Amino acid sequence: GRKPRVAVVFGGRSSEHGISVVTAGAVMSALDRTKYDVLPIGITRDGRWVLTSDDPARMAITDRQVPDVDQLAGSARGAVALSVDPGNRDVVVGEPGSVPEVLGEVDVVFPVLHGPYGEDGTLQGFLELSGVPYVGAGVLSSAVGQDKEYMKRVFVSFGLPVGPYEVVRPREWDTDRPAARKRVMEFAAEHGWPLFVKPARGGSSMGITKVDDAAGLDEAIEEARRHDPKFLVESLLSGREIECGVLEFEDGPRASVPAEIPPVTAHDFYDFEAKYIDSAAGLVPAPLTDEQTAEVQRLAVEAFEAASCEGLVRADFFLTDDGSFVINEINTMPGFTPISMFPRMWQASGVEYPELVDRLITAALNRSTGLR
Ligand code: G1L
Repeated sequence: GRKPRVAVVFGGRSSEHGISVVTAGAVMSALDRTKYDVLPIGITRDGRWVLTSDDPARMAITDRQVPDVDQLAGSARGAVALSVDPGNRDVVVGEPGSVPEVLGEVDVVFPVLHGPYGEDGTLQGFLELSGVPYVGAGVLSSAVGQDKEYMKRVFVSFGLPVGPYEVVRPREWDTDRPAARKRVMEFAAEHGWPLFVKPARGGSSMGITKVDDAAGLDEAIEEARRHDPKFLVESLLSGREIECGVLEFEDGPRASVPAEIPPVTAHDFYDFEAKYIDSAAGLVPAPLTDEQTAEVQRLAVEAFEAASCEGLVRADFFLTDDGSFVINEINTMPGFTPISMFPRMWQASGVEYPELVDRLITAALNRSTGLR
């Protein structure tokens, strides 16, 4: 019969627009065209959905220039609408006032989008309403993966080791700021300085400040609250940074070879690849004992299960100076170019990039929509 049609959705209204286009290009290049039809759907920086040409070469970084959906949209065939009538998953193309063209049905969506409206569960909810299967985490796991407070609460309730933290909600900050400040100061007294102030939601490291003493606290809170009115304080966990990939196989989730992220140097901090591709510097496999490897792999699969993830997750840990692992966070849409950590960890585990993409699509197609 007909080949399954994979709609790759990318770009979007995020600061990571460019890397999303690059990642989508890599996914499109890796897709086996004898097995799948590909429908590239770009979201412009101002939020329009457009059908772009199937030309991954135009989606790569050239001369340090990051591609952009508005550039690709030169080849656009018009604005896209995915039907929201469950069971009728037609893609409709056309500008307002024109005669719409029905392109046919989408069998599965491969979302490649960062942050709000991409990986926070909102797009996933829209796809649930539309009855379209999609790759990766569902509504709940996506939302949990975007909210550092609920992520920690889920981990704690499943017995996973998390570091000390305190949450300040917007209502408390607005109505009883002295009580909120007192809680933060008590946290610092108990766990010591420095501490990190972080926005609760939002993927990248934006809005995070390391604070050395009480004098820096208010400015750090203001900065975090520019990104999210809810913020967390966490203590500095000295130790090594270890990551582990989890991928869903036919018989359930499996953990990859773990990797180690070396401490960031001033040079790396400004490195283009480190910033945009999340890679290069990571050590695969991480130099760990067999026991440590087994332990972090067990914790990574438990984190996948605790958050009811689907498809894949990257779990990030600290290996503290006392030799124990603490889970920092999970990422339901980790860096996903062929040189990003998640694909590199799976390559070291015997799964090449095209197989990775194929397994994710197969897992999505094998899930039915609705309750699961
Ligand atoms: F669909 C997957 F496989 F779940 C998936 C989708 C997107 C995995 C990883 C990503 N990553 C990204 O979209 C991004 C890191 C490029 C966002 Cl900016």
